[in-house]
Amino acid sequence: MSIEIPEGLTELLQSFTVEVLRNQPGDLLEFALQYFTQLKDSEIRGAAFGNDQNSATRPSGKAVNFIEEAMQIDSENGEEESDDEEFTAPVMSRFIRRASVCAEAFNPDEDEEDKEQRLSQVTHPKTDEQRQRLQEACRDILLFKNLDPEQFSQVLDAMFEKFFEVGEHIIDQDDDGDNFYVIERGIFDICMRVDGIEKIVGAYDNRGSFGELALMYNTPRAATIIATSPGALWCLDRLTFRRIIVKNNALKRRLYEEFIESLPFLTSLELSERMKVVDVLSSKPFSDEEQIISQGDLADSFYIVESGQVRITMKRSRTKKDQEDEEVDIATCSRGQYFGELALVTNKPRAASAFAVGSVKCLVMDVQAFERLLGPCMDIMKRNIANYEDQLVTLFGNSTTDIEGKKL
Ligand code: 1OR
Ligand code: 1OR
Repeated sequence: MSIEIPEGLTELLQSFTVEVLRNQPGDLLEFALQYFTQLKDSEIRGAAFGNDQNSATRPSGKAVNFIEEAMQIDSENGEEESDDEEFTAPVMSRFIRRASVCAEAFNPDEDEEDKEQRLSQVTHPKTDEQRQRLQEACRDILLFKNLDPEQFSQVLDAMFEKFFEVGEHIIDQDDDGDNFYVIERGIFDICMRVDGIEKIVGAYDNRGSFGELALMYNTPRAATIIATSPGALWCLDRLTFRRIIVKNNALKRRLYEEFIESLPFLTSLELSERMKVVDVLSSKPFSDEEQIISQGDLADSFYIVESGQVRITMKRSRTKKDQEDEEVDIATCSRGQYFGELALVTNKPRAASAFAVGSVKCLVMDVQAFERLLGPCMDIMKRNIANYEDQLVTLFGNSTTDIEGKKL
């Protein structure tokens, strides 16, 4: 005798089991009741939008999406959910916060998306002091720059603090991604296995963030991160990261795709690589005369002019000792041009200063992303850098320059 297994039963039970294991509910029956009620609700909503291919027992698209999310099933190219419409907040994550969905007050002004968002929010309570430190640590995090205030506040709510001892591994290469990390304090080495040999390829020094790649692209961790001093990190869970940051990146791709496509210095990149460039860029505004780069500073960012003009200046030593250095204009960058690459390529302090002329917007990328993504564009950049040296001689002659001993 053969027993027929109804279509969808396996997925249905699988997704339920995942949720139970994840949430460890006290009252299993109550949890099951809410889970299946919710599932039915979302199925009805799906059908109302003409998406009725699912049989009655098959979990809705959203639930299937969530099973994939929970089990970290990669899409073929590792870039699923690159589109806003395809992105779906995990339906059942609402159980993480609320015991009873049925007790929710009805708010006629709240649409389904708002409600879903509210219910799937994660909140880790913080003291005022913690919140202030967190805000400070996140101020310059590029991935957060394009979030609206509501999204940013949700991200801050969801973050939690963790402390690490010297030698502790925060991330191990090839593991699955759990959190995204923002540095509160501490030094962290970036290690990679190259041809079976572990190498230190960089370090974070009391600022910055890491761990975004595995969460953005559903890939194994690309590097190992080890604390080399006692450290503190703010962690953002994978689901919140995907719900807010990845969704925001989809929007960013649409906004900047064409612009990035048009940049001549990125032509050596494949289309998918250029989209990854968009993912790590963030748009930063500057007001008239604001200093963007200061000559002699240590460098951690690369800039592309999105709009407006940027004036590049260099200090020129006066002949008399007691006279202040004179700032000389050496170049102007406008939309589509880049600057700030030199210090990153040569590993030296900034060779010149940069100032906004009028209102300016720049797309900014951090040094780790620059090294990771722009390798194929180095030939073009280095050719340009060679031009700087020729220009340097033309503009200043040899003896009067003062650019921190920079020899290219
Ligand atoms: P993840 O989720 O893959 C490891 O976990 C993290 O290390 C990764 O996200 C990045 O945030 C961070 N290549 C890959 N990942 C890097 C790199 C990197 N630097 C930092 N991470 N580099 C390329 C080396 C060929 C840059 C080295 C400076
Ligand atoms: P950075 O990281 O050193 C300052 O920060 C940036 O100014 C530098 O990268 C370049 O992107 C940009 N010499 C040096 N830096 C220049 C120059 C330049 N022009 C733009 N930058 N020139 C020769 C010096 C007289 C170019 C003159 C056309």
